[in-house]
Amino acid sequence: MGDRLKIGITCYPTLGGSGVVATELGKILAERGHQVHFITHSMPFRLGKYQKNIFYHEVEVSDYYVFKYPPYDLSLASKLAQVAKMQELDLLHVHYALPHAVCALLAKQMVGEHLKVVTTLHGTDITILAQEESLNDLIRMAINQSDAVTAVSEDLIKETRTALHIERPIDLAYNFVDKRVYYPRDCSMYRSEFAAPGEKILMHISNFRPVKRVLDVVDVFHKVNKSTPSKLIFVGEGPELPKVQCKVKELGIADRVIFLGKQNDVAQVISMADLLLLPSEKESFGLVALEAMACGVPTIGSNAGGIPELVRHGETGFLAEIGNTEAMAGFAVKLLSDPAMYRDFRDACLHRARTEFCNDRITDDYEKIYYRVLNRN
Ligand code: GMT
Repeated sequence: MGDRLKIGITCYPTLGGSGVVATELGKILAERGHQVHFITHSMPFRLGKYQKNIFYHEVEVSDYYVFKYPPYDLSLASKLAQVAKMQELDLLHVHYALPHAVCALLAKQMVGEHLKVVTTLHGTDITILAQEESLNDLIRMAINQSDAVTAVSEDLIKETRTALHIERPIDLAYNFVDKRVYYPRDCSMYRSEFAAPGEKILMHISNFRPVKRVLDVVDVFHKVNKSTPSKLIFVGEGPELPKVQCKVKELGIADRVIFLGKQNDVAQVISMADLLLLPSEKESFGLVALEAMACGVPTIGSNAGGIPELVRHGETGFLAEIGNTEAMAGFAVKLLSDPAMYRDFRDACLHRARTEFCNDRITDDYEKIYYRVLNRN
């Protein structure tokens, strides 16, 4: 093990997979003896109970009356610099190029060259924001001037290179789950609340944004349900939820669809499922498919973005073209009606999650990147 480092972490503390991965990484780094300082606008929701070596610094935004828009980015940059100086941080690890990497680079200018900046790209900063001409140069600058850049899939690296004409090295660091938290939980008690014996449970977990194609989830389930006694459980909330509720009523399947709303204990909830449905339009990684995989639950989904790097078609799940709900439903029925095949998929899921995407391995990768930028190889 190398020197113990002092690391600042900035992420969207309340946002989906990137916030989860950033927080979990910080917790594991702290367990390894590094000092970890979260610098965010609110407490990261997965931080949990007090843990040695973890510090939290809240960014306060000035509401000075001449500001039409409160300048969060400037407050963050200044807080990053302040914490970096006060705590003598070695590096800032920021999740999302915009605005976090830009703020970290500003902080570096205030603190000095010795403060290194590691930027992790999660997806929408490239796949959506980089399409906006007005932000293009800023994102490119943030990526080019970071001391190291990582991305959560090969697909995202490729997209970053083409969308922004980036040539610098980008490290691949897949997302991970903590194997002490994500494992098949005993859920027979909860399962019987939703499904009769012999009924299968299909599940979708997301923030219900258009990119998740939640109406496809309903379509797939409707088709599966014609031949396979089953229930569909939705977990999460978001803008497309009302449309889903309307469609479920229209199709007359309201008695077979359950809306659980937001849930914190994803490992427990996901363990109830026989299949996860993830038919997204765009997904640079798809953390929820990994959470399911680690609990032994195969995914049926689209082959968008980085999903095929995570879900092995015909091994840990099945993937079809975006929008091809017919094929997805066919795959689901095939897997659910063949117990031997299902057992193989489940074993393959557990093995793949534990070997390829486990916390120890990916945290080692991040540590190596930190030591490299600090020249402490
Ligand atoms: O924009 C989002 O979808 C949320 C975002 C996030 O911050 O969680 O998701 C992106 O990052 C996740 C963590 O790396 C990935 O698992 C998601 O695939 C990615 N979302 C998209 O690419 C649409």
